[in-house]
Amino acid sequence: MTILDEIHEAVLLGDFDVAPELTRAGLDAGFSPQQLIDDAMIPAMAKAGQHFEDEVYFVPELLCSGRAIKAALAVLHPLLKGGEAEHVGTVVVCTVEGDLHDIGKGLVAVMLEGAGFDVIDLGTDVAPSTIVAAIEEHEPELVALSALLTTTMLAMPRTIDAIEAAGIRDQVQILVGGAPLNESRAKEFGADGYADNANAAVRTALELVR
Ligand code: B1M
Repeated sequence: MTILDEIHEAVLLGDFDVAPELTRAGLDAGFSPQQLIDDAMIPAMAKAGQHFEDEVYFVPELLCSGRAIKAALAVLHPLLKGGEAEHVGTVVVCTVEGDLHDIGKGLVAVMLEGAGFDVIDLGTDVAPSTIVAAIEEHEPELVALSALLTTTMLAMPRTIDAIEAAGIRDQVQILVGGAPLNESRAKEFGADGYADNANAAVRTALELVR
């Protein structure tokens, strides 16, 4: 079994004590943070999701896998944040109303920070009115919204409507992402940009603010 297989297994089995240790071992073995994320951690979460659909896993198992990937990602966070990147702007990040999934959002947030953004992370299940208030308070160039459920992604157009109703739509660029989204849904929702993974989110965010 390779170290990538071992990390995959630890995340899939929700072994949150072992997953960070194996992640450190993976780095020591010369794998980059991105390789550990893309080739071990994300496929393990996808498999946990498949097990959930197949009724092999239930919510407690998903929670343990979620805890394991978060513990593993915490080892990588300082590396993903990088050094002193040039300041490129401020971004308000959150998972939209009704949605508790925060792993992908957290990854996007840490990578935006690494690219030079000041990140205001509002957390999960964030109401449109809270996002409007955060824009008024922090005056970000960018708002980054994540949704993982086909039901909760509908909070995105509601959020964009609320930003418009507050008269501040022209002050911010809006980037959306998350598993149920795609380019055409993002357009339909009124977003300025869409990204299907954290790397693409950084690329698109930089394009939007420049
Ligand atoms: Co949930 N869940 N879950 N879950 N869960 C999914 C999303 C699901 C696909 C599982 C399945 O059925 N196969 C399914 C959604 C079905 C649908 O709507 N079509 C589902 C369901 C049904 C549910 C519940 C309703 C289950 C229940 O209670 N009956 C419930 C809902 C709770 C709620 O939010 N109100 C629920 C709960 C949970 C847990 C709490 C147990 C746990 C979350 C723990 C946590 O986040 N702290 C959980 C988990 C772990 C998952 C899966 C297995 C993994 C999600 C994940 O973290 N992936 C997921 C199945 C799956 O994704 N295959 C599933 C790893 C992460 C790095 O990827 O979040 O996709 P992801 O982020 C990616 C991209 O999407 C993108 O970049 C990231 C990195 O590349 N991205 C962005 C994300 N946000 C972005 C924003 C951007 C740009 C890119 O710009 C702003």
